[in-house]
Amino acid sequence: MIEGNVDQQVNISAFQRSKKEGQCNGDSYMVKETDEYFICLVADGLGSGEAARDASSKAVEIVEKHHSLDVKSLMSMCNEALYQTRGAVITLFKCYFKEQKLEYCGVGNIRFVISAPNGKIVNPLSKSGFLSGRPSNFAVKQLDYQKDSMFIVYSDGIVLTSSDKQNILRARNPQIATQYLKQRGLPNIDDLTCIIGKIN
Ligand SMILES: [Mn+2]
Repeated sequence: MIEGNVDQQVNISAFQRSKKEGQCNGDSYMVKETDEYFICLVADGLGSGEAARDASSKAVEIVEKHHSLDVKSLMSMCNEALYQTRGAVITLFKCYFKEQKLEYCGVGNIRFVISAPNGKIVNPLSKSGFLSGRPSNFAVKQLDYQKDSMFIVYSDGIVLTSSDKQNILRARNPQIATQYLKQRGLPNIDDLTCIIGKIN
C-alpha cells in the first residue's frame, strides 16, 4: 500500500493482490509526481506468473526512466520494450497541473475513470489489443480536469459496477475509497491492481 503524502498534489491509495496468494503478480504499476505533472502507468502482462510480470515491468522501467516525455512517445517506447515478451495491456496518463490538462492513452482492458467535482464521470475508452512491439499508432486523448477530481485505474482483477464507481469517486479521499472496496469484497478473478487518486 502506498499512501500519498499530504504535501503532494495527488493523493494516492494503491493496492495489488495476486490471483494466487504468495505468487507473483503479473500486473505492474508506477506513479510519479514532479512540480509540473503527475504520471501513472498500470500494465497487465499477458498470462500470469513470472513471464507476465517480466512484460509488465518492462513498461514500468521505461516510464520510470523517461517520465518527462509525453504520453504518445512513452507508449511507443513501452511498445518497443515489450518486443519479445508475452506482451501487456497498458494504461498511461499524465496530468499537467498548471494547464489542468490530462493526456491519456490505453491499449487493452485496464480501466480508467475520472470524476469532476460536479460529479460528472468520464470514462475514456481504451483501444482493444495489447502491446508486444508490433508497429502501432497510439491515439492520445486530451481531457481537461478540475482540482479535486478523483480517478480510479484498475486492472481486470476487479469489476466495478457503476454504483461502485460513484461510491469511490464521491469518497472524501482515496484511502476511504479503498476501504470501501475492501469491505465490499473483491472476488479473486485475476491479478489485481487498483489505484485511486485525488488531484488536489
Ligand atoms: Mn489481468
